[in-house]
Amino acid sequence: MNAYVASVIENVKKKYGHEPEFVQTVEEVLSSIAPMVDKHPEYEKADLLNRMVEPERMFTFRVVWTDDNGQAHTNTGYRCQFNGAIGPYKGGLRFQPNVTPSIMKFLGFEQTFKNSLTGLPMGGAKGGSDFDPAGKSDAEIMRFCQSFMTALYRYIGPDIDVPAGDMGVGGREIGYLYGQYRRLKGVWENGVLTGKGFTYGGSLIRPEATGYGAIYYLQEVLKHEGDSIEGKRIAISGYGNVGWGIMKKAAELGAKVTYFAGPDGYIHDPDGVVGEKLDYILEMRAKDPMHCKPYADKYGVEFVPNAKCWGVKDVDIYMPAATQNDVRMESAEKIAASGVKYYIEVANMPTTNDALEFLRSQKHMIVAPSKAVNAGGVAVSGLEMSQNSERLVWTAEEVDEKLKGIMKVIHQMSVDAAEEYGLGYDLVSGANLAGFKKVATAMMEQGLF
Ligand code: 2IT
Repeated sequence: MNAYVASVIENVKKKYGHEPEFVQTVEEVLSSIAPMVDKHPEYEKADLLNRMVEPERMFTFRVVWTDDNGQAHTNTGYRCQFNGAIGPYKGGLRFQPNVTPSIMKFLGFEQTFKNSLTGLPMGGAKGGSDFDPAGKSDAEIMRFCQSFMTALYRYIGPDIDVPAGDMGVGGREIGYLYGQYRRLKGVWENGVLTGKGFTYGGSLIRPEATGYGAIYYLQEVLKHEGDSIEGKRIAISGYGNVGWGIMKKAAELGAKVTYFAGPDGYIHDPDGVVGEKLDYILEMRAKDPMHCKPYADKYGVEFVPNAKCWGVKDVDIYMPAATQNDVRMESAEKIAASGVKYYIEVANMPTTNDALEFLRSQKHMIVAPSKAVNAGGVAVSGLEMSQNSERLVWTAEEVDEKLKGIMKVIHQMSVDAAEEYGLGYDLVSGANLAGFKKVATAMMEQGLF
């Protein structure tokens, strides 16, 4: 490997060894882009890579809120403004008890290249809190969001940094966050957040965009292989916003999700999650997001407790859409042995590095990386920003057409970048190379900082 790339990876391991998820993504991305660094000796002179692995700015803040009994609680809030070379910082907020600086940095780093791939002017960021939304009342959620925004509002803005949702942050939370921003600033700057409700500037299709985009990307992969989505059976993990969008779009296009896994086990529904079952998923999730077994009880299908559906043979496509490091070596071996051809990552970094390398080395498999596959979500966030700044509203059809076009271009850019480096149809390297190139060029042109 390129000596400069190797030295930067070593540096990050030494300095940030206590941040395993961050080290993991740095290793994955930098080893992919090493061939480009070979061709650009000027990168080392400008120390481009050490600059790129250091967030431009990252801060924590105290978030105090009171529960419904009047008891005060204290959480840590984060915002990691990783890279602003190609646009205002942009990325989601995650509210989950396991949020750490490492998780914030890995997500911010990934977001930088993902946003670059969308072709829209957005830098990379991530934020959130170790707050646990599970079991909180609506009033508690509101007070938490108000307190969170009170600490954050000075550091964001439509041309500065534009947060959105991620795990634990959906339309309801964005609404409370936006209300507090408007109240504190006394301005109508709805471009400060995306994923808003439609009545105050949200974009149509945004809630479904990540899942829809993943299916549009999958269609491009299938087209490349002379195949089509019609009749395909898909196994996914996760049935949150993203998983749900996959189920819905797959059903619309004549495919079906026949396996889905949740925290308590997995469901096998040979007829697929289609029709009114899609509504039931929403209902079930709203009642209790930690259990998918009620689906099996209601529809009389198989439920396998405390297991993941990685390795099942009667599917055509795997799409991990739950969370990071969901697929480890043990699952990857089962996936490879199943003979299934397509492994399409959806959640951010759903595969450990060794498992990903192993799957990529399987001659019978095609592996697609999450930073390309799930970029439709943030792409539609970019479209929401455009609509807000233009003070106009696009129809669902207009947004959906643009989303389709963006996913097609992301796939093609990845194909072209991999080919340029003689790598063949390598979607993982291609996405890293294409995403990296734009950010690198912008940083080189903007001088040292
Ligand atoms: O991981 C992601 O791309 C997101 N959570 C969405 C970010 C956004 O700004 O829409």
